Amino acid sequence: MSRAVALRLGAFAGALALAFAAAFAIGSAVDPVAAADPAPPTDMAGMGGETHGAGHSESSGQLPGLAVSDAGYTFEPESTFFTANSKTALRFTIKGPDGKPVTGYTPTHEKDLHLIVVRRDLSGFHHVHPTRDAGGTWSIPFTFTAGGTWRLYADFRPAGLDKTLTLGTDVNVSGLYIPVPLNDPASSYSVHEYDVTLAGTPVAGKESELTFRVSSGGKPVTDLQPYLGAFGHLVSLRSGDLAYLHNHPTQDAKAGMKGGPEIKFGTTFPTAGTYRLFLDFQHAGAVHTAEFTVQVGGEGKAIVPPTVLPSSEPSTPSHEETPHGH
Ligand SMILES: [Cu+2]
Repeated sequence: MSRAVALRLGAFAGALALAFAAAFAIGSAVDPVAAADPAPPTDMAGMGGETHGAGHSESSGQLPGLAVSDAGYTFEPESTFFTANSKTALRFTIKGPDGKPVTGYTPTHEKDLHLIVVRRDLSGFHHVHPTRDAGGTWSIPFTFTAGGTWRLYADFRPAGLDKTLTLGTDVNVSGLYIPVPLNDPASSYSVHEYDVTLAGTPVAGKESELTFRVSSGGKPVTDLQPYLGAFGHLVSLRSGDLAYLHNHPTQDAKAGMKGGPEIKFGTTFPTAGTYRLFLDFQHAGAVHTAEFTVQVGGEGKAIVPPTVLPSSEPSTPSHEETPHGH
């Protein structure tokens, strides 16, 4: 290589370094999370820490579900391109610190891994449990019900790690895409023949008790079934960035026990904002999901359930069901 070329390359490398430095500075300046959330990382341990012990503060310091890679583990989908309304196989691996697919897991709530799938407008929520082959590849048949950008969350605890990780990644689904606005906050939701109400006073930054109450045909349901070791599983996603919280009731549920009509959760919302809550519960052998939009304020505003239960007749298409129509 001639000296002149070497010099030009050197200058080019220098220019690249400057460009990166500038990009980094711009990125820092407009980072909305950093700007909007002055809480130190230790205060964020409540997100997921409810049930997963140590929380997530010692890794990247950000909330669960926002990073594709954390604590040495990376969520790698085999494909990030799909077509709406065609049955596909969702396949992915969790790569460990050695770069190889993880094959050892510590079960949390009876499963080695929980997979949450939701479109980025918070419609089309699914909570499913893929199977893993001997090589560590996870797989589940799945049908995306509409086009758009969808987010996948893998919620798992690798063997040997003392905490649960939630990694998130986006995938692209081609097909008709009609964004669904988030429902207004409401304290009741009807799914199939069930009416679910929500009561509580969610406050940002400290534990708030949320009480769900399940009824059917105007009567309280008192024989909820344990589902994955609990009478309810609550996933809450923060509108705007889809940060993730997964909570379980403090009461464990064992086979044969009956639960309901109330399911109580202690939930710590990390910041004020709008959240979409997805409650999975099991009754008569089937799992149902009730959805609620919750506005969390700095001071706490009570969510008051309706005194007259909503009709269990199917009404207008819900946020959950809208994408299915296409
Ligand atoms: Cu699960």
